[in-house]
Amino acid sequence: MSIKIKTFAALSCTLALSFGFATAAHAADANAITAKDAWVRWLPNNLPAAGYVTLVNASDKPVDLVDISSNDYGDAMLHQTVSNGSTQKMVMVDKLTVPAHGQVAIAPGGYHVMLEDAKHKVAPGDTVHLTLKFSDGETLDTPFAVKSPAQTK
Ligand SMILES: [Cu+2]
Repeated sequence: MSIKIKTFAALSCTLALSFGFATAAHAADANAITAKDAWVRWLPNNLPAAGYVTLVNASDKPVDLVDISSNDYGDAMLHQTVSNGSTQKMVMVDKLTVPAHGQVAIAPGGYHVMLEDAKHKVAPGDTVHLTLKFSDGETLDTPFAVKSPAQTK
């Protein structure tokens, strides 16, 4: 019984690798989206960090950002800060559309990528990587420069 389980695990792993290569090959063809000005506002004491980036769409079709993941954080989610009179709250965002021949900024006061549960020590001066997935099948492995709150004022 334990041998069967091991075989199944090995097979799943092979399938996952194949899928990864297929995605990478497709991304090389598409390349509609580029990321610029990617940085993370770091906070001390393991508080959640916020990722910011501008996405540029060179194609003639709108492309949606549909998923974010990271090897550096257990949780990476797109949030929007919404003002409600004098209070502000964060809401989850399922997708963010990058307009054709346009760009969208994930920037302070609007959108942010909430980064929680760092998998290792992250400090200002480091570079972390976020994997951005898009509706056209494109995947961007994007380096983000980690900055302290003082560096961003
Ligand atoms: Cu948030």
